Amino acid sequence: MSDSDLLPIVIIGGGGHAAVIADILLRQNRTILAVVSPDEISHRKVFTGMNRLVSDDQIRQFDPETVRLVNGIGMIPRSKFRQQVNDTYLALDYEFETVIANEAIVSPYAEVGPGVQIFPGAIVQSGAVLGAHSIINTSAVIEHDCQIGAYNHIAPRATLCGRVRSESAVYVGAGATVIHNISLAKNSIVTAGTTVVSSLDELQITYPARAVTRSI
Ligand code: JB2
Repeated sequence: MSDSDLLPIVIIGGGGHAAVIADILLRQNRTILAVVSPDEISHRKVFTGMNRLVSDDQIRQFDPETVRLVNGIGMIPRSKFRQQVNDTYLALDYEFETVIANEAIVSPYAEVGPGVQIFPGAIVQSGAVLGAHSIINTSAVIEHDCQIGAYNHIAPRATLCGRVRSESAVYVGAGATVIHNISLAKNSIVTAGTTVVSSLDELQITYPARAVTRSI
């Protein structure tokens, strides 16, 4: 582990996604200097005792050389907000920490970009490449030789079979399966639970699989 890995952390956002990240970092004995959230965070036990800042402007009190940022704002499909936050602070010379949970399995033959977040139970296999700032959520599987673009969100228990390629800002919903060798173009969305057997074009969305209920 290099010295920069040990720099204290400032988490941006204080909701559910940030809570999972804080939990991962605490179990790695990382120091969390502050959680930046306009909304109250005290109802989440994991933030107990942490310093809350209410405005993103306050991040600038920290010298970029002495902290690492973690974007704890989750990705909503087609929302650019998460990326805009990163762009703002990257332009100010801040760096975003790569967060890999102790309980994730990441092949030493995979490449993990800066700012990537890999949650507990996720598996990233040999030859996979994870683009910068992507989220590999709880128990997602990224099989061999997948190439994941920047700012993707691979939601819990989604499975990307071998050699799947995704461009930037792709969202793969919870429990979806993308079979081998499929391409997912920029900003495409795979809805939760879907099995994808043909490639998606830019901005395409799979037909949502939904439980249909009716009264009898
Ligand atoms: O401008 C902002 C801002 N706007 C909202 N600056 C900062 N620093 N924080 C901001 N927030 C914060 O994002 C809110 O104060 C709140 O703490 C957080 C959003 O929390 P929420 O729980 O609504 O969503 P999330 O982004 O943590 O999680 C979403 O994405 C995850 C990947 C949810 O959809 C989760 O279900 C999902 N797993």
